Amino acid sequence: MCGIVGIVGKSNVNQALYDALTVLQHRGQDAAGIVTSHKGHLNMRKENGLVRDVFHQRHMQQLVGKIGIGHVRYPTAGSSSSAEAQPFYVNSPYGITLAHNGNLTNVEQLTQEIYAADLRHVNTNSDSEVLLNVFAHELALRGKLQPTEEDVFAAVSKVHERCRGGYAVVAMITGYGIVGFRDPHGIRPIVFGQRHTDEGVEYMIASESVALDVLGFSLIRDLAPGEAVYITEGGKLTTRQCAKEPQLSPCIFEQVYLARSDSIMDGVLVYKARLRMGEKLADKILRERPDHDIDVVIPIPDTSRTSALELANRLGVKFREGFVKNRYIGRTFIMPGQAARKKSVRQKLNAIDLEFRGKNVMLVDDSIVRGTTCKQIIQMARDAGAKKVYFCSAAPAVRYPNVYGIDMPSAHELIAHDRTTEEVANLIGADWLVYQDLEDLKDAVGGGKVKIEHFDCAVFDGHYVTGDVDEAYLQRIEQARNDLSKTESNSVNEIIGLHNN
Ligand code: PIN
Repeated sequence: MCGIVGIVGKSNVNQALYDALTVLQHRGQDAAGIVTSHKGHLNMRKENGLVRDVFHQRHMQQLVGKIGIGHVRYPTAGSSSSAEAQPFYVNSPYGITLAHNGNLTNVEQLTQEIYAADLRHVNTNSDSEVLLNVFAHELALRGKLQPTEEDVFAAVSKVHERCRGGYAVVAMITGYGIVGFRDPHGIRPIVFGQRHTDEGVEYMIASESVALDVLGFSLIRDLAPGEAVYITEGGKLTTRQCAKEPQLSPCIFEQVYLARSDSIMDGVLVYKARLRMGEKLADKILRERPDHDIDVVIPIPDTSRTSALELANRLGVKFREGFVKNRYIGRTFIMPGQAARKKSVRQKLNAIDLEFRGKNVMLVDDSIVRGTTCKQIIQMARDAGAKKVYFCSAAPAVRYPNVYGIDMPSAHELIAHDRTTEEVANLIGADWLVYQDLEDLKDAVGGGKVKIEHFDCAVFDGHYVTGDVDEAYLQRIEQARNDLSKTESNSVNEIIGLHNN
């Protein structure tokens, strides 16, 4: 998962891009990058690290230009090198830079095609560089010295024909404009908006509406699946449907915990969807155990708070803050002779014993992925004196890998893979475990004022909406992951505990 932004402004956009990336920081803490264009010259800064650490005064001073794009990267398998920080650049045609959120599922085939048929060289293992080269190749084939919006949209249509998977993209065509586009299933999110200044209208494209909000842009709308928006340097905005059979199937996990709750995604306020997740969970609890003996509902900070609050309301049980999270986890220094150690949950969360002692507590989290964290948290609740520890997950059991750009473990690392709810409850040490039903989750997200019929729910039901993901593909990515974890056993992010899962 990553965050992307593009701005066509009326004055320098460096500060606005920086601010937008800071707002999108929850979508990726591994690397950050900005490229701006000024009089046909590109200025770029990208490096591993948080936005605040990557950009210093001297970099910002160089990032002049009224148009630019930016990216924050989430640590995904194989992407830890700074050479793979985005945006990526290709010099022909025009000089194109691109930032991408998602994952292509036919990257092997595309890499071969790009080399053998398109005569292009890709220098990293990143599918974003592949995507950039496909787009650049298709735009070059139009053979224009000055590309028109028709050329840009035609190139996007070709990208849709050739690329499979989930992708939300911003690309800057030096000297001409910025294009944003979304895969034909609309798996990954992307929105655009505008703000009025004394010099005229400025446009922003971003992963989440919250980036627009904070910078004073108003949301125009989400890009539809398969749609592209092109904004010229002069500020002319055009949209076009570029896919043959688009069908909206957004990733439902964005609503569970990837997105910020104050974002509006595909017309749905994430906060509202999370409240409804809590309601549905409460109804399930009441169905399964009308005579439950829950004394108190306690969220595991931060994401689950919204669902937990509404769950408690609906049950008519007290809602209490039982855990305090340290927002400033430091680095773990590896001393000579010491092995790398993972930061334990204990260093990130502390329990307030008062809320646990002698009580039957219902802990709420957004999801259970590996089960390692929740197991430790359940133990903490017991250590704090809880009589019984129940646990519920605002999402259904995560049983299958994600192939559309969320860094999730492979199947055998998922605690619920091939296991029943009771087996998972035993493994994590819960007296009772309640998962959200998938139909309820879909209804919580897509059953409000704005209706959404289809979702990418692959991590819950194993159905991959792009239709090209088979057992052989899943085995290949599992193998690649295993090979990688052997060579990267000391990944910095594992040590400092930046992984959420
Ligand atoms: C919560 C993110 N959320 C917490 C991610 C942990 C599963 N984990 C998924 C729960 S927040 S595990 O965004 O940091 O607030 O029990 O499966 O290891």
